[in-house]
Amino acid sequence: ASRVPLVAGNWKMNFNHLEATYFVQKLVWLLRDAHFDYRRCEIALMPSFTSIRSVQVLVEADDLKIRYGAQSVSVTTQGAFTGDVSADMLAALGCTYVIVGHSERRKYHPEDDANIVDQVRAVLAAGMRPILCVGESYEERRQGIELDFAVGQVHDVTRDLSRDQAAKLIIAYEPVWAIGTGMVATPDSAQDAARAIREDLATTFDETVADAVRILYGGSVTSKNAVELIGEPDVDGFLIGGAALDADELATIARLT
Ligand code: G2H
Repeated sequence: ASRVPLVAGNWKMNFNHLEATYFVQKLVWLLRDAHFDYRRCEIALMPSFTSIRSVQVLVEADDLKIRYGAQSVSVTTQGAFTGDVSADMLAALGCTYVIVGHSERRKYHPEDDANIVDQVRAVLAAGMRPILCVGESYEERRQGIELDFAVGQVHDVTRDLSRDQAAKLIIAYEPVWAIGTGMVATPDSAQDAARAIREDLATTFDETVADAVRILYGGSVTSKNAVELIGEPDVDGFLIGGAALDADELATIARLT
């Protein structure tokens, strides 16, 4: 496929702005040393809100090729919403991506399907791209309904989007049982889920949209399992948590992707 793979580091609630600065400097140095080709594979970092500005300053000062974004966003544009951050604020910081509907957000915050659709819309309206996270829990997998479940979560969002909006999505298939557990999905099951999601996009929209959307795998990705996973035709990169906290590890995964 013509899709450029994306390796996205989801830092979750790790790294203050000084640690973030240090990490980016180290990562860029490692990639430079390895003659990394940013046109072959895109790299993005998702820091905490408090660290995004520091990453932006570095990226702009040194004209770095890495992209960055946020881990969540408010569904409203402005006003009396204490503690929230708007999509326009993130766009003003040069964010390219915003993670939407990560399972940790679905679990610890009241982010239901309606809220997730509104986040996707807010991100798109501000000119950024949502990384929509979906994936079954252990219980759905045990029942053998994991594909329907993940496709259903995607469909709950895409049915409210236009074709042009859907083409801008990035989807991360992250089985909940694989998140931070060290239990990675097999390449076959990551491929099956990515394939099912892509087929649903083709049915809801058309082949052009289905071909354009990058589908990432997430859940205990490391430099040890990345090669096999990226070998699958419908896996277009990774959303990485734990391994993205180690610059050597992230640089290695990017080189292997
Ligand atoms: C899944 C993933 C990043 P980890 O949450 O989104 O985290 O790689 O630590 O499983």
